[in-house]
Amino acid sequence: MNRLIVVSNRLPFALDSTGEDLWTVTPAAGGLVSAVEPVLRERGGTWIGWPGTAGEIPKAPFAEATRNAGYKVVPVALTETDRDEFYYGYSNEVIWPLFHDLQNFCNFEPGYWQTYKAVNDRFADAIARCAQANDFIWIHDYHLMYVGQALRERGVSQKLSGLTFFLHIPFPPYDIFSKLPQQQRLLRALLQFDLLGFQTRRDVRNFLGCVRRVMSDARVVPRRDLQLLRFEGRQIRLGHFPIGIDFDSFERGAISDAVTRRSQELRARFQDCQLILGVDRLDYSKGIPERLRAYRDALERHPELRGHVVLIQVVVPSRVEIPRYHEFKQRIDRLVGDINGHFSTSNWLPVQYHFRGLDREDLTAHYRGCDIAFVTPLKDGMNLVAKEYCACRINEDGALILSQFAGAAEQLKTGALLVNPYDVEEMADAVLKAFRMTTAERTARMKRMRRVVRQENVFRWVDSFLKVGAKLTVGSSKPRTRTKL
Ligand code: GDG
Repeated sequence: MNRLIVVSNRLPFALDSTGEDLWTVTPAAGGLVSAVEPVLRERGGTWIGWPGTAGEIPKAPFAEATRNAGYKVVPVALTETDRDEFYYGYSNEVIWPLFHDLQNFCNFEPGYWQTYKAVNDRFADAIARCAQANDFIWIHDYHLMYVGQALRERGVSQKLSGLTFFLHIPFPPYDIFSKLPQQQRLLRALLQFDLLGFQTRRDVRNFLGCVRRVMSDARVVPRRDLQLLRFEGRQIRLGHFPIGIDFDSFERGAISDAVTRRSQELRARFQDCQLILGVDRLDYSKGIPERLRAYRDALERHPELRGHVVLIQVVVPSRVEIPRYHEFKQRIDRLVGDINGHFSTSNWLPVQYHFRGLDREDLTAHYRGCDIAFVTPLKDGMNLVAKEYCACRINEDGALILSQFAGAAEQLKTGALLVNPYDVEEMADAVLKAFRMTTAERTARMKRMRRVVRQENVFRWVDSFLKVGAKLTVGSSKPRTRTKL
């Protein structure tokens, strides 16, 4: 088995300075970490990434934080300018909104691209320092789309057994992608990888559509499953690899005594109510205001729900330094206040709102204790919360209301109540439908979803990606020409 080097912008923890020489280590919340961590822990390897603090990386706290990881951790340092222009800037003010079809949220500041490239070069330097012959390099996500090109420019790619990339977020259709000022440069950079993985068929289709329109010298060779592209004398494979979760670990957690006790305590606090759960990072792509408006509409139009449902909405702080995220939080606060102010009674509060992360045990207890999961992103690469909810329904009940624009909808459509997250009334009606759903129907639907989530778990995701990666030949990595942009 070749050595695996995983590269992502963030490491699975963040170091935060709390005063001179005082540091805290916080586990990172987010889908990429949830998926990749168990894999590296199980098979070992190296993880290269940024520990989340601008400036020099403090040696002792870093060593302490990585001591028991079970794999080697290599940090990449970012300056404050890098953080602002690469991470907050190009990654999160350009690519993130554009790839979630939210082009009006983009800030196409020209200077961001140069810093994006410069930081990607730095990640390539870190890889070049650790990489040995026949290593398998797996780059993750939208922050690092230029790293393949940077590695080819350094000549490192030729000694590797695979230079591969997985995009965790959606890939947009051409009409949206074409707004990107660097569209051609970005596609050319992505075509330097040997294998490109996407979450869904829709993303592969969109990517190929963009390549066809923008890169006249690339040739698409249609295949039934894995697509093939020829570009500059090389072959690039493309496929959809829907990311999964560590099903057994969530199920084991849900069965544990501690979670059983905590979920019983949760239920005891809201007797005679069905509990509806929303769990999201603070992000405008997750559709939280639309969901709250739908919940309000449901209470307004369907009085039978009043006093008999409670929405527990957990919002995990994320990217709060970006002004748009700060305003967004205020919008959520106002909507929650409005619903509670309007509908609450002396013994019923319709929304329980937490603006903080839950620890894993508490999160699992919420999945186990809530009757309905309300997962309505405006667009999402996959959405692991939906899958984790299913894994924790050990009694095989529970209803899932799921956005049709989440990647997870492709796999869970046979059991979930699919909704358009922009359609407030449809979502409100789905709340009523879930509330009234018989136990028999809930069970039949949940069984179907659990089967898929159990089978298509995170280990299978990695295996299927690496299996394709293992078939790549080193020769296919050799560029005929090298292009400097
Ligand atoms: C990106 C893509 C894709 C959330 N709150 C808490 C908590 N979490 C964990 C969940 C879950 C993860 O964070 C969130 O994953 P999602 O998939 O829902 O969303 P993103 O963070 O946007 O992830 C997404 C994913 O990458 C993987 O490819 O599915 O489409 O956007 O695992 O459990 N964990 C804890 N406390 C919380 O309060 N402990």
